[in-house]
Amino acid sequence: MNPAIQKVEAWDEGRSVRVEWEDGSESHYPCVWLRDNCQCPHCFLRSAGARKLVFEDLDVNIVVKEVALADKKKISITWPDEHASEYEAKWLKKRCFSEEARAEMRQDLFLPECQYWGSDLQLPKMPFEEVMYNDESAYKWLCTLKKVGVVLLTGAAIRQGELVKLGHRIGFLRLTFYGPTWQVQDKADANNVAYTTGKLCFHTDYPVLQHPPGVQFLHCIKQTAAGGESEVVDGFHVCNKLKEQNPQAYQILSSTAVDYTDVGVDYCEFAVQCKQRIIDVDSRGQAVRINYNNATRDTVFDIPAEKVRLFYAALKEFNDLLNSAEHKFTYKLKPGDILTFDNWRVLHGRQSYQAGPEVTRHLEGAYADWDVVMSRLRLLRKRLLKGD
Ligand code: OGA
Ligand code: NM2
Ligand code: ZN
Ligand code: ZN
Repeated sequence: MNPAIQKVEAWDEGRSVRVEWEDGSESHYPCVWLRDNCQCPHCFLRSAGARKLVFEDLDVNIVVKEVALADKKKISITWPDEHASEYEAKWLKKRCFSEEARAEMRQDLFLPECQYWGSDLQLPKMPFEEVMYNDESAYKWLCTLKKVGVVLLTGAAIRQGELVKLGHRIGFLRLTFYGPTWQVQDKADANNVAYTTGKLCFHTDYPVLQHPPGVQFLHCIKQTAAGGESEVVDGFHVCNKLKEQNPQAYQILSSTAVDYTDVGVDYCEFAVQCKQRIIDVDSRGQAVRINYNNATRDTVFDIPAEKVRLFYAALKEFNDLLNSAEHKFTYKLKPGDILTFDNWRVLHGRQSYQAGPEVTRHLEGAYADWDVVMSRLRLLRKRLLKGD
């Protein structure tokens, strides 16, 4: 992409600049934005890629004094106070304000594409070693994790510590009150229902945190003979179904603040409380994060009594849809498997298994934040596209 500029002129009484491209298309740039984003060393700190200009020094009513085409690849602007700015064609093109250009930039930065699935899921699988040592494989892993929401890494060593290595591969893991990584096994006086042999119904982890972990890793170190199967379901897909099938239930779950609680000792002592909507939605009503763990949903419920029954009815509708054969996918982890999934989108569960005198099942778990994972994804993409 190396666009050339045909013509540039002041527009709208100097309040914007019109750029005509060589292919005949045009872009309009508001002057306040152009002045705000002057790339000169006085206004912009190259080494940080950040604005030096303080907002107090920006005239929000600024108009252009002079605009000229430096060459086909650059425009120059003189402002009323004689400050001079230059903008490259390529830089301007990327920042075009048209609907299409903004959609393309959004796509590039956030990879919003979402592939919904049900029981027909073709569980994406990749060798752990490849992801660890090959950049293309790591990139593919993270892209699939973003798009599908779940990827199984296979063939990891059958011992603790592999998730710490995976954490270093992306950057760092998310520390929580359960420690940097945590051991899912039957424990005496368990401080969490996950640390028993009981069934775990579909949940997302840690909705009691204000910012629940975006990504979860579960590394199977030991698997029990009978029971202990994992289940996953595409929460966003189920939300779409619920909205269609029962808009009232969807409305209730996306607006009611549910109390969560978690009190105990692990990495250190904790007494965590939070209010979360079970379905977090964006401005268009599209689900962006599920916050649902039936185990840590508080006995305290801060809503008027007359709204309680309708809330439970709505939650039952959602829970039933999660568990429908059409939606859920079952898989029994084998030692060496690492299930990686989007903890904001995919709900997971586990079948119960037999308790015994010995530990028959052991998973090591860890969390990462989407910020860290997406950062690694962008860096891998940049490195892989170099030479293009
Ligand atoms: C958990 C959990 C799944 C399993 O620890 O939060 O969901 O298979 N564990 O034990
Ligand atoms: N563990 C697995 O929300 C939760 O309590 C999820 C967290 C104990 C770290 C379980
Ligand atoms: Zn400047
Ligand atoms: Zn869990």
